[in-house]
Amino acid sequence: MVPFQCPYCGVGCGLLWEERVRGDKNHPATKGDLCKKPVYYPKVMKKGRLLKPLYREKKNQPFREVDWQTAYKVLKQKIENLHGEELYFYLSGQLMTEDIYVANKLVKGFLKTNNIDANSRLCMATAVSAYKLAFGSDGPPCSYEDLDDADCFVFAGSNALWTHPVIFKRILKRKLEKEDVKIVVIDPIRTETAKRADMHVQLRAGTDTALFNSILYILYDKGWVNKEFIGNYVEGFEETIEECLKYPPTVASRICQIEEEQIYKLAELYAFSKKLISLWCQGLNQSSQGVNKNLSLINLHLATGRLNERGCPFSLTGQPNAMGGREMGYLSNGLPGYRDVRREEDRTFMEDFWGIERGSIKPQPGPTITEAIDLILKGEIKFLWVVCTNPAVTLPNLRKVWEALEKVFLVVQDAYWNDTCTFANLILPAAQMGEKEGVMTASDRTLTLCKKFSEPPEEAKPDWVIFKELAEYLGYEKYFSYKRSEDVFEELKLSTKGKLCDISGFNYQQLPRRRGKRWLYEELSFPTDSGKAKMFPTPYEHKDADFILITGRTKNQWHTMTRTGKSEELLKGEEEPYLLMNEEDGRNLGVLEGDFVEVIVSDVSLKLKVRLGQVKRKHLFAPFGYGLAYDAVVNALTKDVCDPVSKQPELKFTSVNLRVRDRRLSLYEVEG
Ligand SMILES: Nc1nc2c(c(=O)[nH]1)N[C@H]1C(S)=C(S)[C@@H](COP(=O)(O)OP(=O)(O)OC[C@H]3O[C@@H](n4cnc5c(=O)[nH]c(N)nc54)[C@H](O)[C@@H]3O)O[C@H]1N2
Ligand SMILES: Nc1nc2c(c(=O)[nH]1)N[C@H]1C(S)=C(S)[C@@H](COP(=O)(O)OP(=O)(O)OC[C@H]3O[C@@H](n4cnc5c(=O)[nH]c(N)nc54)[C@H](O)[C@@H]3O)O[C@H]1N2
Ligand code: SF4
Ligand SMILES: [Mo]
Repeated sequence: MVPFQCPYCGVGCGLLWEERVRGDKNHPATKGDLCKKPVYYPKVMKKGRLLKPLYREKKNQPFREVDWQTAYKVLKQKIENLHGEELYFYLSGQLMTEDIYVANKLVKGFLKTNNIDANSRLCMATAVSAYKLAFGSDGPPCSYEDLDDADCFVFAGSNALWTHPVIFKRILKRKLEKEDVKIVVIDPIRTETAKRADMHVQLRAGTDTALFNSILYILYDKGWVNKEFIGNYVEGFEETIEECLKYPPTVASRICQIEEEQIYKLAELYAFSKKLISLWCQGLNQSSQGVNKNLSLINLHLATGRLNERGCPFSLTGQPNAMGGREMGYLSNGLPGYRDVRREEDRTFMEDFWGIERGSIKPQPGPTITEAIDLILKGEIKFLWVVCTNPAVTLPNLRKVWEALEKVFLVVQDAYWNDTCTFANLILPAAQMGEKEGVMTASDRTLTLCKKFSEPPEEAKPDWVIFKELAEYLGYEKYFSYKRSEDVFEELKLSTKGKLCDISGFNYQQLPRRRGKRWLYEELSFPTDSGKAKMFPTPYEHKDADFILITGRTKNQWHTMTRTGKSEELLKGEEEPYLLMNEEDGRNLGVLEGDFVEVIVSDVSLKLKVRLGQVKRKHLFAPFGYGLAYDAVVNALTKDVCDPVSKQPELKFTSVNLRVRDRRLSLYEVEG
């Protein structure tokens, strides 16, 4: 029996490999539970894998197989001939902590550039910013145990039944045990999650801040705020109230297009539940007002003293090791141990820790991935190394991205052939879950050791080994002398000593184990300047749209489907892309189920097959994971507009127009 963590979502289920995959009953965080996705992992593990390094100097040439030495030689030559600022590295929350640490050390410490980011920029950057602003540090304040004794769960912008199924199941179990447990879902779509809720708040997309501000208005107006808690532990209350007074329920209900009564009901839940947990994900994070959306929800917890035994604002992590990546500071501003390149003491600590010259680490954060795309197009970045992510499908504003991927010298390090490979110059085959050893941190801060149960195919190597061997080739062997992943862990853990994410006392043998106490802020003292948590005014900004296009996930597929798409069982019912449309909108437009409509944004248009369903009027939903082969890559429509603080792109609100041909002639016939 070999233990590992599920390679899919951030719930981080502890699993066991024994010919087949099953749940690990002894895992402290998830206790043996799992969903369908990892069950089919053995079937897809070896299908369509990258087996050998592939290289071509020019993109119009065919790839040829090369050995690793040649690959490292090419990399060395490119890296040494370019300035640090001309290089860029794009990592992933699906890598293991050891992989992320070694890559980050090489790039920030030795190549001396902060030009490194991760796909968490599209995922958790907003939640990280909001946690840091409100509490002074990243990290969800509660643990999964808190789901077992809360009596109210508010899901905002989360389709957890599909995307964090084991957490949702756990909450349904709680509801079975205790009848008066309430589940609320705030989502423009009547999702499968919403169908199981006691109350579904079907608001207009993008209006969450108005809703949460209005709840705070009522809490304040009725005297339901927790004055004692605020007095002792919170700053910024007055300014925040001043802003929220602009959102009486009469106003907010119009903005959100919901009944006033629902806002009152929500205010009562925040005021009187015994223990309330707000769970949120991309409906709040992937927004041009994402940080304010997050903060306005956290405000409700601070105003009612809902922390620890009374509740928690619990951001659901998307990817299996985004938490580990955050601990290792893998975004363009981060350093290991929740450190930041902008702080001198953090830089000098890491410089001494890595044994490099003081002043090696740059004090300015590098550009984010969407900014880097622009810099590639401007010719300022010339080399891009993509690891464990598929930007040719998942970045917004893809036409621009494709142009950049064509232009740049592109290295793709992946386990499978993916769409980004088609743009590459150099492809490096990576070992994946089960073929390498390493640690991942789940949503509730539990670290799981993932052991090896299968050999990597042909020449595929663990990601950290690739970075280590390149570092050696570049002459840094002294600093990268790791023999096993455990050596990497033994080093990286020491960088967290004394920090909120302290794992310095952990070792492989003790895992799985949660870091920190059950509650991160048990003593209600916060790592802010004043030691108090902070509330922030969160104004709502209106955006017009003819139709609002929301993008997101399907139930059984994982993003761009490089693994789950190879399982017939998981593909069932999700074989093709679609556009979910409100039934009445469909009637008005004369569109029937199965018709194709054209979705138009400026000069881009995409034909999508309509499904009619319970999405809010004038809203549409399309899954984003279908790649180039489907000719319906949804991110061709989304824009790279970002939240000003977190720089996370808006992927949930694109104003689109629809073109519907006379349905007696289906588009196929019209087009021939
Ligand atoms: N099956 C499956 N599970 C996954 C993944 C997967 O690919 N497949 N990916 C994982 C990853 S990396 C992530 S980040 C998570 C994402 O998990 P979720 O965030 O739960 O998934 P999404 O489908 O992106 O979006 C969630 C919901 O946000 C709603 N929404 C859109 N706009 C708004 C808004 O303005 N306000 C509110 N309140 N809601 C809005 C959408 O209608 C949608 O139902 O899933 C993880 N789990
Ligand atoms: N329109 C729209 N776009 C979105 C989103 C959205 O909601 N709407 N969501 C965004 C979010 S939250 C996320 S997280 C991203 C996800 O976007 P991506 O990360 O780009 O999508 P994945 O398909 O998960 O890509 C992971 C890649 O890693 C490879 N891989 C798996 N294991 C390993 C390994 O061990 N090593 C290496 N080197 N490779 C490996 C897989 O084969 C795959 O190619 O998409 C973002 N884009
Ligand atoms: S809930 Fe998430 S972590 Fe757990 S088995 Fe399903 S996909 Fe994997
Ligand atoms: Mo994500």
